[in-house]
Amino acid sequence: MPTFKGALIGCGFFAVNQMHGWGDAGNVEIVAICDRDPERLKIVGDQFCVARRYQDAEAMFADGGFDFVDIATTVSSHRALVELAARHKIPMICQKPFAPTLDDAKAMVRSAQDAGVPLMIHENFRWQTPILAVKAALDSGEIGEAFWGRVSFRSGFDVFSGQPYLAKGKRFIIEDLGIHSLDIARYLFGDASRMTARTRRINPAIAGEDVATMLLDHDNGVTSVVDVSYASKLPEEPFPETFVEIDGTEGTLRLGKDYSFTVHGRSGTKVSTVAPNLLPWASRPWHNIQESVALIQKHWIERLALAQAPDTSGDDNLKTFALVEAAYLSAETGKTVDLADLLG
Ligand code: NAD
Ligand code: 89V
Repeated sequence: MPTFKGALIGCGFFAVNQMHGWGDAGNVEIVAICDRDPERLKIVGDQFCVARRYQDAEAMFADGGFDFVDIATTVSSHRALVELAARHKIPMICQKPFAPTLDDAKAMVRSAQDAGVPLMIHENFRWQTPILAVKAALDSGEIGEAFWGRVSFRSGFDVFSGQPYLAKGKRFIIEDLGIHSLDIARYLFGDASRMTARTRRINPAIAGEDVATMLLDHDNGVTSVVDVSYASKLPEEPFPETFVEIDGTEGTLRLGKDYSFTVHGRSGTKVSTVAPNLLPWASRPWHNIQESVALIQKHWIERLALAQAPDTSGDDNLKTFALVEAAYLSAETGKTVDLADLLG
């Protein structure tokens, strides 16, 4: 495979993982970085020995010299930066959440399509080793046809110390974390047509909701529950583990604490551990997420080399993002939301 030159915009809290992931890819060189904060630019530039540094993304694109751009800024800047990359016809990865609104996200997909360049949303949770194990077991047919599922993330972890902006937004857990869980539900059970949701804010020190319970009707008849909480004080903190339960016509599958995995199906009961690898640059408890960053970035490069769309393309991620919008709408109105009304 050829070597791909990349540029990174946004050198904050999470981008460090992305820089390590690019280092692991082997055939990627990050040749330029950009952050409007000079301090972050220096920290990341020095750590990863990147000489070309910009405080202005327009200036970086004007100088060019890279094959793709990795947008790792927070959501409010995503649309402008995606449209900037599209104007320069540069393939792009954009961090989740896709955009502030579904209309913005649709416009971003259109701009990449019109420019004829791929757009991938960095939706990495489906690339976690335990989630890949669940998907493989489900696809093997061991538990027959799934008819019910649950994707659950309940924690009391202090996410605000590393990401203080999460405490300030009107929207919190569905937009930031539930978006991953909803994408996992789509990955496992297929697209959903209806959403019913309820939210709560338990932590009085934050602006948005920190608990959400969502009920999804999937097109293939599966009913799933996606529940997320940052207000759950458990005896053992599971952050950032996602638990999964699936009932099928021939058995059941359970992904639980410490990556314990039980598949009870056609050939009996198999108990295993599907723990992520602790990469040399990773640290617990984030290693599960960190490994998935390296895996999604590898996927991006493989698809770029083949000129094929990535699995979590902008077009695909519109359906995950629509579930986020539907959940907020349902929680606000108390009604079930039809996804067709949002996606058109
Ligand atoms: P952060 O605030 O720590 O970093 C964002 C950086 O972008 C800041 O340094 C800021 O100065 C810079 N920036 C913002 N707008 C810019 C612009 N227009 N031009 C240049 N620089 C700009 O945020 P973070 O916690 O690193 O989160 C970044 C994104 O990553 C968010 O969208 C967040 O949801 C996402 N995230 C994803 C995961 C995951 O597992 N996929 C985990 C954590 C965060
Ligand atoms: O994955 C994320 O988007 C992070 C966290 C796990 C803290 O919610 O923001």
